[in-house]
Amino acid sequence: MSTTSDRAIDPLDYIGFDALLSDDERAIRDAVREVVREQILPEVGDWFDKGILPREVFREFGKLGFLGAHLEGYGCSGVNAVAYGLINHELEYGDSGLRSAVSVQGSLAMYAIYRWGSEEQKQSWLPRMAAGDAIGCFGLTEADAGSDPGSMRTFAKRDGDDWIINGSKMWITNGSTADVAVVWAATDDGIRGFLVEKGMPGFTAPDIHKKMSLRASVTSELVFQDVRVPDANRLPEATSLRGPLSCLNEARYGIVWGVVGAARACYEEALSYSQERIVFAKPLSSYQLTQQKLAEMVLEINRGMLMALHLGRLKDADALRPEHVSLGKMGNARGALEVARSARSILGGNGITLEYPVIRHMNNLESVVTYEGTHEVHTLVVGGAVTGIQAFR
Ligand code: TGC
Ligand code: FAD
Repeated sequence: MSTTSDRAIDPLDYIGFDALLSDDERAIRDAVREVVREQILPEVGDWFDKGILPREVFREFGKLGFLGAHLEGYGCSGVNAVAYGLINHELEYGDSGLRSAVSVQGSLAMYAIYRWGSEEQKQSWLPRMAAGDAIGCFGLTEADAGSDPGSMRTFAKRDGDDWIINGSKMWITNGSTADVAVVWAATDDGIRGFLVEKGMPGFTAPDIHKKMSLRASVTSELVFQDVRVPDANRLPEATSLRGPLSCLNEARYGIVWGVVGAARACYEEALSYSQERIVFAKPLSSYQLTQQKLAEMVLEINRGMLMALHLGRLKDADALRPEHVSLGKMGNARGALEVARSARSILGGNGITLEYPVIRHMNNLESVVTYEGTHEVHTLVVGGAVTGIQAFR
């Protein structure tokens, strides 16, 4: 029988994925991994339990260059797409809430300003946001317009040099902590984006409580009652739903990598637990049923990483299409949830406590499968791409 010492396979890197990365990419990955191990893992179970994400995390991530890391200039790190993916991957090994904070800050709020904003808006917000001194959120979803954001009711009416915004947004990550909300609203000329600043009269952001998922993440409603916003706060280059959807591509790309991090955390816990846990006088890992579970996890994780890396290389070559991202988000998020559920079963009763990371990841992944386009939405994007028939409506 093979023993640990004579195995040719590394159970934590089954296919030798590391060799596919450049030295720089590996160095960034290792640095984030260390931060997560030393600063996040000892705390995050408590944050989840208490339903908090300390603001200090943003400042720390800002110092480390994680915020808007894939953007160039304005104090951003300017790393390649693969390195940005690896940052997301390692953070989500810690908790989906951390990756979510970084996704919303960098891929949604900062990217919206970077891609669709004026030079003044970029100069004003991006350096502060990259440093973690200012927090951003991204308000697209409404209570009655989630998968179909084109049906949004929040409306901005032109009034001289200003706009008057009325309506509300739902499920907004970082909502109440944000200094600036990127808000998408219908206008007489189609959908437009606005920078609504904390404290603007008529703007409130009540938190959503009683969540069973993404608890180490702030989720809020955004409410606008005759909020007067100067035209200088409108993102001048965004003139349709293409504006917000382009930002979603960025965040979804990060999720393709991130969810495999959550899956890896669950697999590692399940593997070590099954090796130590004695049932019917033998380690749990020695039973065929357990080995099948572990083998399926290894398969999901490794193919998820290969998908993420391939999409990253396409993105770095400027050849990544939204339909590619949909395939990756759909497959990797579902795969990660399956890994988490299977890992939870290996932990038995211990699988339901926050003493272990597994149920925290499992519950988080229910949100991740839902946000940034549900599994069904991405299935329909892929279905439309292969048949040429759009089946949303
Ligand atoms: P459709 O008519 O197809 O398109 C409208 C305009 O948008 C363009 N477009 C895209 N552009 C860039 N990227 C994409 N992925 C795009 N998809 C479409 C399209 O070319 C068109 O442009 P133009 O210039 O002709 O106007 O739009 P539709 O109304 O049929 O909707 C399509 C659909 C269903 C795929 C889309 O609406 C969708 O993706 N729905 C899901 C909504 C969603 O993902 N919401 C996420 C909210 S943010 C969030 O969840 C953050 S979670 C926190 C975290 O990330 O951690
Ligand atoms: P619905 O659109 O009502 O969907 C309900 C069900 O119907 C789903 O299973 C869906 O797949 C299915 N469905 C929809 N259309 C079809 C169809 N054509 N055919 C078949 N089935 C269909 N949004 C933001 O804008 N910013 C954020 O920061 C943000 N953060 C979030 C954080 C959390 C923790 C969560 C849970 C959500 C967040 N969201 C955010 C919202 C998220 O993007 C939406 O929840 C998501 O897009 C789904 O919308 P919905 O909840 O309205 O579900």
